[in-house]
Amino acid sequence: MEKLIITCALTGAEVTKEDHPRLPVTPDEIAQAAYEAYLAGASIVHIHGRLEDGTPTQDKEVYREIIEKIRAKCEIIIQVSTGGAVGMTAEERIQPVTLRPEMATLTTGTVNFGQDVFMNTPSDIEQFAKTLSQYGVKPELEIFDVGMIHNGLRLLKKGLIQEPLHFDFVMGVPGGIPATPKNLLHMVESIPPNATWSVAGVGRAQLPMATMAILLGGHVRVGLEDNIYYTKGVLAESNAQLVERVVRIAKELGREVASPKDARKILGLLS
Ligand code: KMH
Ligand code: ZN
Repeated sequence: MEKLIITCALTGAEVTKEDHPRLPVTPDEIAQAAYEAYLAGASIVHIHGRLEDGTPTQDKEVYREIIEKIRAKCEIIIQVSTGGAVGMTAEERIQPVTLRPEMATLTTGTVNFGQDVFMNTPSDIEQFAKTLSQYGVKPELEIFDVGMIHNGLRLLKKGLIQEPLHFDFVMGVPGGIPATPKNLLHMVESIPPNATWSVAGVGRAQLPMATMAILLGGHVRVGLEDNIYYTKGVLAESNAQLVERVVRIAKELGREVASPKDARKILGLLS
């Protein structure tokens, strides 16, 4: 089986310091959390920008500072969010892609998101795909429900994204696909055989979905963006602690963990 790529989603746009006092928010905190996740075994960090007061931002200069600070510490693959926060405009959301990070997310459909709507119109999705391609940034297709896989495949047919595709199944968002083993299997069976995939289980689904992905030959995303708890009612100490647990489980199950160099090879990031 391919080595296991672990992505750490460090901050997100929804969790606050009130929810988790050690949530990394400033560029220095995010860079330090990325470094600790890298030392723990993550090969990709998924990042979101925040202003000083914790408000989500897609401001290019905030992302520039975060990226420079992470790059000064380690060679982890940096994946910027183009999802940002619910309610942001497409123009705001796309900004960090122009910094030419190695990867960026690309959500291929609209989904209810708790009481909100995470809006991704067909024309915005196509424009995002074009911009990623223009800046040489590999998309990670963020799949919140099954139809989004097929929207992604339509982008491929139109020549707006290139193979090999990489999917991330975000499972357990209220409004999106529930995080069940059966649903995960269905999603895995719905993507092309040469595509890679990871799963991001939300909340208490993080650990079981990660374990399933390790067994099935997929990859794993963990981190405070998706889940702030280590066990029921007990906050995780850090992003790194969530990565460390996945590394331990992978080792027990005989799956080797990918370095960033391995991950670049697996994802086709090396030209
Ligand atoms: N914050 C969510 C509305 C992404 O990063 O691309 C969207 C999100 C997905 O987090
Ligand atoms: Zn995100």
